[in-house]
Amino acid sequence: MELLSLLTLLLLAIASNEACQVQSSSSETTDWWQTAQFYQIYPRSFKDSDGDGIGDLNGITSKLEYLKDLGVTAAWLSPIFKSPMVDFGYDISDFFDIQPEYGTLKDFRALIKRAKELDLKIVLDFVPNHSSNESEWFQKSVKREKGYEDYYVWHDGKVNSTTGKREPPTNWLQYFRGSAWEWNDQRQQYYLHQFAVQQPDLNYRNPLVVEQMKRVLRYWLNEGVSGFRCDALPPLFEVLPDGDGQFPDEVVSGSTEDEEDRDYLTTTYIENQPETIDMVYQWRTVLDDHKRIYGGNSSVLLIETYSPAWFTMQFYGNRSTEGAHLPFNFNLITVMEQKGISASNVQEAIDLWLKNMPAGRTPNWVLGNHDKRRAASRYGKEHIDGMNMLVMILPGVSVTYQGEEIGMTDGEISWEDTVDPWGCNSNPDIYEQYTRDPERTPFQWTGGTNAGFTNGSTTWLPLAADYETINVEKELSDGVSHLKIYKQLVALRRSSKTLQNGSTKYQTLSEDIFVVQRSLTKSATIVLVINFGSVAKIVDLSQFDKNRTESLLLLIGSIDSTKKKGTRYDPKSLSLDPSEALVLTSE
Ligand code: ISL
Repeated sequence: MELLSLLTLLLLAIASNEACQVQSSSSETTDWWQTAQFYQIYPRSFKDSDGDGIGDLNGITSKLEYLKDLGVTAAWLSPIFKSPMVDFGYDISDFFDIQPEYGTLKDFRALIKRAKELDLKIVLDFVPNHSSNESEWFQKSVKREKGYEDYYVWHDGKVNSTTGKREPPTNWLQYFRGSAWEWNDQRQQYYLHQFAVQQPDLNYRNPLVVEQMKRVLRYWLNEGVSGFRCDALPPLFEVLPDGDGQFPDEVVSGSTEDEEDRDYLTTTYIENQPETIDMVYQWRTVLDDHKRIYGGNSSVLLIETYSPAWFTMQFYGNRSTEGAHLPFNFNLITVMEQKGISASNVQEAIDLWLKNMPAGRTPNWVLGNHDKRRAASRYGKEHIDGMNMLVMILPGVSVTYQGEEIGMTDGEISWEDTVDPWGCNSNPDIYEQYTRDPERTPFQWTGGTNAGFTNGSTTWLPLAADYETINVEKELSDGVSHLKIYKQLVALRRSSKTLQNGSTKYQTLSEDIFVVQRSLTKSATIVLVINFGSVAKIVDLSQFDKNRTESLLLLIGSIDSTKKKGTRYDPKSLSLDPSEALVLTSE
């Protein structure tokens, strides 16, 4: 078994208002990904190089220096492969080729070459659950061509004994509203699609599919990528059918009255099957074998799953088998989506990961992605610096979605302009609840025409309204900005041994105050204090750590903070304005 350990976790405090402590064993060497900052690029919306209003690979290449300047370690790219774009690249028609509106394989190679020159790692999106219905594999499967008969999950359906009519095999619902089964006239069978009709589910009970998808991984590893973000793991496998080939129905969950919404039914038989975990372990072997054969740096697996902890944590691997390097930790998104932002909810989100994570694994902290409302809109603009500080100060890996570093907010997209299939499958009254377009509006480079995203006259989605005040150009020239704060945080993380290897202590000090302290023998202690409330507070940090009596030096303050960088503050009476967040050091 490869040695992965960065941290040996000792979880001491249980009660929510006591300090929680996570200790580290810093003696082992760490691999690049264990202290990395990952930056998600949504290629369609990052930078357009050819004026068609759609972001592309040459656009990304032209902005790699921006990533270098941010200081991040790696970029993971949402899908760039050939696709009819029903789900904007998550419906792939050729897993081995580039989407023409994004560029060519030659452009991709130029991107990788430039990234290597800048010492940036590139991670691709691997979409294993489904292909596009326009893929050659699906076309062949429809025709029952040899070798492709069982590439997808096909079923005769069942005949309704009252009406005598044929019906779908089960009541299963897709993510994007409505039945998960679609009748195919040509093949005279239903196929399963856990996402849109145009995204048929691949059949992982077919060894040919398993092998084909491993080929996909090897192909892009050979092109020099540093790993994969693996898409939509929960629905990879469905339960096995019974002896008569029938699948069980799901039962009504009680969580919504809307019969089209996936949440209307449980997902016991269509998500989180044990075979999914094993498949990820197999992919890990593909990556490790590649490194053994060809040498070079480790490449990583990042797993996208919103599953409960008992399932998610298994992706990490077990005592005998290595799994994914990092199953994404979405708790800072999901807990606050349900309960709102507060010090105790932040603590709950952190506990939920650290108290369930197996010993010796690396934690990670995701603030947002292309499926969730933008962090500045979700948490409130006033909290964006505090939340960026949190993911950079907590131990392990941070994951930023493009635009979080400048505090981008959601766009307002009308029903007429809606293009996301989830939104389009609903109706004008409820689409805002489902559409993911608001978090996918073009990146804001400047305050000029089309926010500097394109030289063309249109953009594939309208711009967010605030681009004249929230953009890279302005934030680089302003004395204080979200962007400058973000850059300081990354620089601190990269230079501070304490942040890389130190132990962690965190606590909800009072209703609104949250504190994280990182310590390492013979190194400066780093303390993060956030006021999540709307009234000023005076904090006594010696309540949190009785040794914390010496003055602390301010390293970084949130954008509206009036405190001066480089000034010392008394930890026994530290005043915090509403929403103020501070990073201090014992140095
Ligand atoms: O978006 C979600 C919650 O807001 C999820 O339920 C999401 O549908 C799920 O996590 C899978 O998402 C991924 O696969 C989809 C694609 O549409 C998403 O953009 C992608 O992140 C299908 O490939």
